Amino acid sequence: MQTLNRFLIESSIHMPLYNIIQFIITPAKELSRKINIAGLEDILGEAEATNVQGEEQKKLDVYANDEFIKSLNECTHCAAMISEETEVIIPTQYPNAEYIVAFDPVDGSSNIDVNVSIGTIFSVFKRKSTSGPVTEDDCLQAGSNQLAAGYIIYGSSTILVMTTGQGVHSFTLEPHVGKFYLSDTNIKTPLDGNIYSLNEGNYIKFPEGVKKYLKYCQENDKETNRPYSSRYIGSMVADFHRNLKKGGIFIYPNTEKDPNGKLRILYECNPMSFLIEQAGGKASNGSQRMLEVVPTSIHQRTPIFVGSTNMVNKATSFMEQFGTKTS
Ligand code: P6P
Repeated sequence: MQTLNRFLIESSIHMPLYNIIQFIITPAKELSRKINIAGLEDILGEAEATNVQGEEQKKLDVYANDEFIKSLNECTHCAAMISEETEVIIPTQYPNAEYIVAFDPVDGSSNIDVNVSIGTIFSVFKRKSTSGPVTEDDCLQAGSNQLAAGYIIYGSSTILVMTTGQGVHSFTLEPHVGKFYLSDTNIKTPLDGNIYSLNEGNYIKFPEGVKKYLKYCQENDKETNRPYSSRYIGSMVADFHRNLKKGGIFIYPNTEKDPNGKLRILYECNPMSFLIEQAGGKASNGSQRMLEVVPTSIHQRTPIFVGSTNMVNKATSFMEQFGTKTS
């Protein structure tokens, strides 16, 4: 079995990226251990605090955020971090370093209390400026500038899925050894699938184009393998991972409640979009390639349609035809 580090070295990864990845997987291994014994350690339930998004923080959110920040603060190549759980840009002790890491420390954390898979999502890109404290302008870049992206899914096994622009590869954690081993290389997502993932409870608030696409998914048409199956876990990493492997589409559109969508560009949509394109899939905000969107703030949200190319094309054609406006 090939270790993650051996694989990265043999793929001639740029050493600063290799280094940054070490400072991401180290806290992730400890987080995996804690998640696997969540009921036995005091990390379930609410942290009696809210994050910058106004979301109830789970104890696990706070713990994980602290651990990733502590770890990356030691990384000589990381100048600053952006975290879903922290309002401001977090400088490291290396303000002149070249790279910025954006992450969602625990995506889907509300699922931890019911033992459903959750994940960490990360994105690595270079700052625009060459030195001095990282500014918001350094961070507001299109996702096409990412140099590495991935997620760690804490499920029945803990799996790192990542890309540095040379395909998508997965590595499974052997918890007794404490190492990630290569488990799948050059993962390609099917061009077509028959799984659609979105929160149908928001139907009434969806844009007309999403309502029409949803009905399209549910029509009886043997030739196009419809009706599709609805699969929605409520944890983006878990829904994305299943669709990546089996084919499918994940949609979190703008709604009346979330007029810009719910998911954040820098540390959820950009990394997932980089991964899906590297796996032969597609990601859109409903009208534009996701990786071309330039955010105007570090926690900016966006609608997202991500997954099998033919499914994303069909969904965005409905958006084009019937509009992105909610009624
Ligand atoms: P809803 C989890 O809170 C999350 O950020 C994603 O992991 C998930 O896909 C989405 O929100 C679920 O949102 O509104 O359907 O509960």
